[in-house]
Formats: sequence, C-alpha cells, structure tokens
Amino acid sequence: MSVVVLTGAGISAESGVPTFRDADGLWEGHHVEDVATPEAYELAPSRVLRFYDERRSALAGVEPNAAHLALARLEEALGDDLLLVTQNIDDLHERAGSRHVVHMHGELLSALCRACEGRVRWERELLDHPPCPGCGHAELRPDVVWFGEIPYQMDLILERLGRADTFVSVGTSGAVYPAAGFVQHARRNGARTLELNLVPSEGSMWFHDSRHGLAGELVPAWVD
Ligand code: BJW
Repeated sequence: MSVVVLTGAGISAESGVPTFRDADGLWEGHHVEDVATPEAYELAPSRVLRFYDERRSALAGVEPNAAHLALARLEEALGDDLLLVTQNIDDLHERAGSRHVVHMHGELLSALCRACEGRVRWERELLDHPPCPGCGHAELRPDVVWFGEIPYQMDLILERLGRADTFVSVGTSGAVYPAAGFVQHARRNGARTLELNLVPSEGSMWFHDSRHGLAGELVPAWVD
C-alpha cells in the first residue's frame, strides 16, 4: 500500500493560522502573489521579510489541531507507506508528531544563505539582514519557495505519486501549481483520489470523491 497526503493552508486554519485566499487572507492589503515572489523581495526586501517575521513569531501562539494529530496517527500506522507532503511552511505537522514531512514550499523556521546556499534553523527575525553563520558574509533570506521558483523535493514527490494507491488532498484551494496538478498525476497512474476541503477546490472535478467541511472533523473521520 502507498498513500500520499497533500496538505495546504486550510489544515492549519482551525489552529488560527490565516489561509491565503479566504476572506481574511490578505496581508496588509496585499495578495500573496504580490509578496511571495523573488521580484517583490528584490524591490522591497524589508516588506517581504516583515511578512515572514510576523508569521514566524505568530507560530509560538498556535497549536496543532485534530487534523494534524490524525495524520500523525496515520504515519504511526503506515510508516514509510505514507508520504506526507505539505505546502505549508508552519511546523504544526511536526508538533503533532509527524516525523517525516516534505515541506515542498519550504519552512518558516529555516533560513537560506544567498551566497553559499547553506540552511540554518532560524527562530528569530530576519529583518535585520543577519549574516550567514556558515560563510559569514551574505544575507539570509527566508527558506521558502516563491512564485517562479522550483518547489523542493519534486523528484521524490512525483515518484511517490506515480506509485500511490491513494492520494488525499486536504485544505488547499488548488490554485497553485505544481501541487494543484498532483491529483491528475496520481489518478493517471491508478490512484484513488479524495479531496477533504471546506469548499470544492479549483480542481475538485479531478477527484473520485470529495468531502466538504472542516479539516478538524473530516481528516480524523477519514483516518480513524
Ligand atoms: C479549509 C479550512 C478548514 C479553509 N478545513 N479546508 C499558469 C498555469 C500553471 C502554472 C502557472 C501558471 N502561471 C504561473 C504558474 C506557476 C505558478 C502558479 O501556480 N501560479 C498560479 C497563481 C497560477 N507556480 C509556481 O511558480 C511554482 N513553481 C513552479 O511552478 O516551478 C516550475 C516547476 C515546478 C515543478 C517542477 C519543475 C519546475 C511555485 C509556487 C510557490 C508558491 N508559494 C506560496 C508561498 C510559499 C511561502 C509562504 O507560505 O509564504 O505557497 S504561494 C501560497 O499558495 C503558498 C501556499 O503553499 C500556496 C497554496 O495555497 P493553499 O495552501 O492552497 O491555500 P489557499 O488559501 O489558497 O487555500 C486554502 C483552502 O483551504 C481553501 O480552499 C479553503 O476553502 C480551505 N479551508 N479553512 C478545510 N478549516
């Protein structure tokens, strides 16, 4: 058996982390497409760093919810037969107990050196443009995947989607590729596909089965 679960911002919504494209999804009036780009960072680095610094400090005040906990139980039951892929940069899956999480859009608690490309765990603010602890010179940037950049661990994800029996998508609008295309990739290769989301996503028609409601209720009901 081989299962791939993809999660998006909706799984963390009940923990109090805002989503990107729901009513409260704007940050200071900006769409994520205007802040999460290399061009926005070149043009106004402090604005972009503040976006991530605020989200990093907000992590301290949130807790995993019933959906994160259910996926950690699923990993306990399935072991390596489960690949949990998240588009989220928060650490709520890990704090719920998941041990192997593929963060395809990066992580809030990691920073990337623009010169040596080294990674460091980062829990403080990046706004002061701190130097890299590894090479000491260039500035650190958020270790996240912006529009136009290539998501992380795509080879592993595509390989596992290609041999999955089951693909489940939780709390994602299906507005952003390549994640939005995973359902078609898995389905073409024979997987049964299930969507668990508050409302039908943009790619809802590609799933064999769709259940709509709160992730905190739908995910435990599916796992248990
Ligand atoms: C609940 C709930 C509850 C609420 N319970 N549900 C034209 C066609 C195709 C592609 C492109 C195109 N033009 C450009 C592209 C490519 C582009 C793209 O997709 N653009 C679109 C705008 C069209 N993509 C890229 O550039 C990507 N890179 C790429 O394609 O490289 C090429 C390549 C790929 C693969 C191999 C080789 C080469 C990179 C995309 C990077 C996205 N980055 C961001 C920011 C990350 C850092 C950060 O967090 O700041 O990722 S943008 C933002 O959107 C973030 C998210 O991970 C991502 C997805 O959002 P998500 O998770 O779906 O959240 P929402 O808010 O949209 O939806 C939440 C859902 O939950 C809603 O449906 C709610 O109803 C639901 N919900 N409460 C259950 N309680």
